[in-house]
Amino acid sequence: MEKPWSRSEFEAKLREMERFYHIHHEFQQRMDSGQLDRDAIQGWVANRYYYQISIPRKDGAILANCPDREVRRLWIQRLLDHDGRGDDPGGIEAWLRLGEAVGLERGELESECRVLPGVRFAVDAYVNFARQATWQEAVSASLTELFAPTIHRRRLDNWPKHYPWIRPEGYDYFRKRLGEVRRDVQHGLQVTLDLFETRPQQERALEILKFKLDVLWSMLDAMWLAYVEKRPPYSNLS
Ligand code: AHQ
Repeated sequence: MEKPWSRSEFEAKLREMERFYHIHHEFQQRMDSGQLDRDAIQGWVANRYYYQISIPRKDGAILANCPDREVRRLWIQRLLDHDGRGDDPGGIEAWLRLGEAVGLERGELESECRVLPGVRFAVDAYVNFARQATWQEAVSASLTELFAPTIHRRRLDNWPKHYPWIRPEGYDYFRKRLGEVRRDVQHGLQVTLDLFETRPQQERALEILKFKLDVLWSMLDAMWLAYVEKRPPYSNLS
């Protein structure tokens, strides 16, 4: 069997996967350069709402599968970041406010009426993976967030100049996430580098990261068809 990569080589291999991150998807590139219309921005917010409400369920699945109290004590913070706690209304509430800031009613997000089939399938695949995989594998799937700070920063930098019609209080989600993602990644990376020790385990971690990158990419593929090509499912039928 091939010998395992060193810790720093393994981390470098994980970080090299950035090339597949959805920041490079044409939908995201059009968003960053101001080429999306109001319908596409509203569609993205309404579809990503389904992703956001699914994250605590995904993290709950990891907690349920994890016997290690030290890991659970840290991991539960992700669930609270989204659901809120005490007087912190949480990330899902912030996403609903993002919905209002782009001109949608809260109910339009909560009803999931705009969620595209392809988005739902991709998100559900992620949640079901976390339920069925080992907790260590589900932890490693969250490492796409190694690449997330740039994408949140891009929105904060680009949206005000390209989409002046969006009310700025909607940006709170991206600011909030920037503050949380570094802590999240620190923990997820430590678990992955510590527990994926053999070369086959390390290769498996890269496969899992690619699966999660596919989840994010596929979500934007569905949104491209619907909101850029204006060809949502069944639109060709009379
Ligand atoms: O807002 C995002 C978020 O809360 C999470 C949780 C994390 C996970 O557990 O997989 N991944 C994630 C991501 C969020 N935002 C995405 C974006 O493009 O705004 C990026 C996404 C990720 O990189 O996995």
